[in-house]
Amino acid sequence: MAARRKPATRVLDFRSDTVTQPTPEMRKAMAQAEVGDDVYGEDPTILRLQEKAAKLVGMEDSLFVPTGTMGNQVAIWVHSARHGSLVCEDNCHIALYEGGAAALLSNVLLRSHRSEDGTFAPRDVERHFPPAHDAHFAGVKLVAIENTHNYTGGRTWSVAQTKEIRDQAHRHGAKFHIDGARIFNAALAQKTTAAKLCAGADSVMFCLSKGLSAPVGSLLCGSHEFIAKAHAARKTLGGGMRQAGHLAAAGIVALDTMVDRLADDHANARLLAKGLAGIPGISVDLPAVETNMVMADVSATGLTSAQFIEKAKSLGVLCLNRDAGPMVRFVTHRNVTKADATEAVERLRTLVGQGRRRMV
Ligand code: TLP
Repeated sequence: MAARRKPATRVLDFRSDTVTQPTPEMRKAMAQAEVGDDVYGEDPTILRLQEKAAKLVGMEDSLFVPTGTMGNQVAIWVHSARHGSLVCEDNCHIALYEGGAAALLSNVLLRSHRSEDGTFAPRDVERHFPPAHDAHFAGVKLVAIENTHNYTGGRTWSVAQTKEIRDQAHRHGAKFHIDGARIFNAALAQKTTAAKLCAGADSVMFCLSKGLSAPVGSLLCGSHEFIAKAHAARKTLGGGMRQAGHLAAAGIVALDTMVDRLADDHANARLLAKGLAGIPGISVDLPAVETNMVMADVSATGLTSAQFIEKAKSLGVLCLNRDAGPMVRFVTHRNVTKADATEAVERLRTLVGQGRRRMV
């Protein structure tokens, strides 16, 4: 009799929602897309995507960009005119994860406020707005918020909180940008619409390539005047993509079919969070699980976050740490199911010496 083969362990990838694969409908739309040269504004599929995207966030116009990072950086470039300062949260993507691009490309000084949940109130940043006409200071050109806030585990800003900061920025003559890479997750959690969360902002960037499952692309949205400048800045930064309608076609399918299903990701994140919190040595702040991310503190397992991640990997569970601290991030998305969330908890239970498998 042939020896029974051990079934291969399916890898459960919770590193990020960026790992999502395009749907069959996206692949078909990409193959069939009608395209043109977008640097001349002649790609009909991109034009259709841009129109749809702008409407969804309540803006006049939008621009298809290759990445969320480029969307943010084009916004900073245009709003700052490449000098002055930018007020933001200390661990926001712009400050932490964009390779220092705001300083490198736009020469702006970042003035930030450290916050536990990624949000801040006017009083927290008021000191960053210097007196007008005083040459000592770099005047604030832009205030940026991130909704949902990645580093803190997908925490959200409400419409009211957003409005307060937007009004503060405008009062001081600064522009207001929203890094809304996951703005539809935020809208769902806040039981509102993306358009309401973005009301009155001077620009918003959102990503197609995260929970919405498109392979590539983000949209930078704003007024006609802002987008005309952004179009030029995108070209300067090397983001003029020619026949990228093939990519935009997947983005259209993403906006048409993938927004409402983000609710499944949120439910799976809650399930995963509860399961992880039940493992000795792992703690999760459950009320902080608002969207599709779970931040787990693994310090009481006796492992560093890097050691925990390596061991989890050997069990076929992929996750990430955000720095050398004790927090490990799990992100739910379309390619990990409810059953996968339960399975991941079972596997990780063995990691701390409990349950059905032992670590070697
Ligand atoms: N976030 C990625 C990593 O870069 C950390 C992730 O896995 O979460 N804004 C926010 C809030 C983001 O989370 C990201 C990507 C971006 C901007 C940048 O988007 P891309 O990766 O398209 O440049």
